Amino acid sequence: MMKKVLSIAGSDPSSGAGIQVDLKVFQALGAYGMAVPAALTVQNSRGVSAVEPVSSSMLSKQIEALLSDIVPDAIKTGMLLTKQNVIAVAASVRKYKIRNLVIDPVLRSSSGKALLEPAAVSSLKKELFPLARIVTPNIPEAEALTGITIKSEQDMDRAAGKLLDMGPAYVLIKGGHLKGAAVDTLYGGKTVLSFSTNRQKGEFHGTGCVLSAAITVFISQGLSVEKAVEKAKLRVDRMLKTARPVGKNKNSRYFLF
Ligand code: PXL
Repeated sequence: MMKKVLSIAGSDPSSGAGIQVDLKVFQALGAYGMAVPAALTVQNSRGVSAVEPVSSSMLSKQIEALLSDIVPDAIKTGMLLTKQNVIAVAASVRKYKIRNLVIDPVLRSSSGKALLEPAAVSSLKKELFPLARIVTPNIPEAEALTGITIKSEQDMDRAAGKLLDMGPAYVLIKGGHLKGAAVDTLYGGKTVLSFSTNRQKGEFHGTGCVLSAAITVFISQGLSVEKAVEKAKLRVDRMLKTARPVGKNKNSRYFLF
């Protein structure tokens, strides 16, 4: 049977990020995808101009309706926007004893809009992180979540230690925002694993969503976190090569699949 995976995240109507791209990734990788919106964004290739949460009661009811009926093999979370939504997701994950939880700790859009309210950050760390198999911050997210400024590999190691102390089994810090080679580093296993890839020039829309969605599918298939991250990285690096602008912002490349 095809594996079933669920994304709980924000809506990006331009469909390069959020629940829309998650569903495309799930489909492309052969999983049965489901999606619960936790927030809406007004967005195009030029950026996010407004956000609004789905109420935590509607969010809970959507998740409850699914989990009481169709048991997913893995769940990923992305943009949750409010503290109430973070708490609602954590409650459902606990109630249904979801083991394969991938948390993409989305804090801001590339254009700078807050996709998680500042008041929700401590709940994300305290309520949701302990339930995760893997958390996948980029450098600015790892900095904001730990208070550590990351300029070197040693800074990254320290930040990862602090994030692991919050309870997830693994942390993948995505080094794309650092100078030099683009190296993503996976902490939490027996050894620290670094995945380096040739840096692709320019801006891409939804890279974090695509990577965490791919990791979610591979974890749903029963692969180890190490193997799931390795396979997802290879896949996303290939997809970056064919990314193109789809709107009027010629600097923002979207994944085409
Ligand atoms: O890539 C972060 C992200 C996640 N989810 C949604 C978004 C964005 C970026 O804009 O809109 C819904």
